[in-house]
Amino acid sequence: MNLTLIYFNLPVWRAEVPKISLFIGDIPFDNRIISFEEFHRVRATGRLDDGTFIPFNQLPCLVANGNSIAQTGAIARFCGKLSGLYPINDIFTAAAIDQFIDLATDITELLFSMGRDVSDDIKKLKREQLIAGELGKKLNMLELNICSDGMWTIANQFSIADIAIWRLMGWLSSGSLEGIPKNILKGFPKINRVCLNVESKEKVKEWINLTYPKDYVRGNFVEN
Ligand SMILES: N[C@@H](CCC(=O)N[C@@H](CS)C(=O)NCC(=O)O)C(=O)O
Repeated sequence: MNLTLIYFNLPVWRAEVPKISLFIGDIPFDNRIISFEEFHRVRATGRLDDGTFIPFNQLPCLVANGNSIAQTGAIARFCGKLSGLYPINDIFTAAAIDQFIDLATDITELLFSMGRDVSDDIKKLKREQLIAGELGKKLNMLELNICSDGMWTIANQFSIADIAIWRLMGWLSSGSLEGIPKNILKGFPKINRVCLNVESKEKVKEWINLTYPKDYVRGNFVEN
């Protein structure tokens, strides 16, 4: 299959889930990076400069055999099915995984609920309030719903949910988001367990070495 994954030069979970899934599955794809300038044009026109169609004028976008597919969840599932990290014939496990992908979207939207164009001071203030309120609640819910036994989010099955949680939590605890402390994951042993287990996978290490800037802070996970 001919696959192109289009995103910015940033290891954000929305794009890392499909990219790492394909990489783990040894499925070749074109890792297409676009600039913010080109993205401004995408938002206005729904097309890359070369004419590639971008549904909903949003990224990430996957082009599979000429079909443009948008929406993080749809792309994650598509690539997960190709790589064996999302079930094709098990609707219960599929739904269990979906819950976590959708929760990752909820958390991401929460972090920008004050708008993207507000000042850093306002972001900082709003996010501090979020930690005491909705964000804190969502992290507690995530912790509560991760499987108690085994290595992964869903029992003993490594899936796209684990990659999503690892990368989202890495970003959240990186210290790069105004108002969110690096130790935000302290006291969440199951979240930390999943993240540390994902990061210890050889293919994930290989991907990080290949594509992440050397000084990129991937997150602050603790063994607790
Ligand atoms: N619902 C979309 C949202 C994706 C999204 O917000 N992407 C950002 C870039 S990270 C974007 O394209 N923003 C521009 C816009 O929404 O107009 C998804 O789940 O993929």
